[in-house]
Amino acid sequence: MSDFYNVHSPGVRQTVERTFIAIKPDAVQRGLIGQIIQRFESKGFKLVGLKLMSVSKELAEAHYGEHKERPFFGGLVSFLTSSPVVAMVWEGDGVVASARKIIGATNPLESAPGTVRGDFGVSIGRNLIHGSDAVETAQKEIALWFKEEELSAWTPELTGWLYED
Ligand code: IDP
Ligand code: MG
Repeated sequence: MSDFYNVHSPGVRQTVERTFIAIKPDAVQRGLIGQIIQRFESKGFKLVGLKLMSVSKELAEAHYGEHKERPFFGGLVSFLTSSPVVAMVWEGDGVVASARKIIGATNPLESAPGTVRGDFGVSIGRNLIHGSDAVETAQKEIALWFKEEELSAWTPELTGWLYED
């Protein structure tokens, strides 16, 4: 595991895996922010960064840079910049892969019931939420969307009830 940050307090568990999650404009407009956040919170992941923000064209293009040759790229960028987004960083063991499971398959019609996309979506171009696809991608996306000082390294009091050590 890589060194994202250091918690210097002795005896405090050091978890370093983090993922970037964005609640997209469709979910914000539809009033689903609370229900989506609740799924990550109830699971036991730790929120370390959170902001409601308007996304610039430059940020949207950088975030989805890997898709710039795809036919849907223009529509995707205008969608992401059309209305505010909730940008978040969540932390916990295995959070990157687990968050992808909570989110569900890219096409909501194929996402399992119980996932965010499976429960709330019907269209691939309005699939409600983004989650990093790998630990390395997460590191790049967190650096793209957040300044270091916007992230809080804190230890929830219930950590001992979620992890063995
Ligand atoms: P992911 O969000 O599940 O990682 P990606 O394949 O990385 O899926 O695609 C990024 C985003 O691009 C999707 O979440 C979706 O919003 C959009 N997208 C992907 N494929 C299509 C498509 O065929 N039509 C319209 N939008 C698409
Ligand atoms: Mg992706």
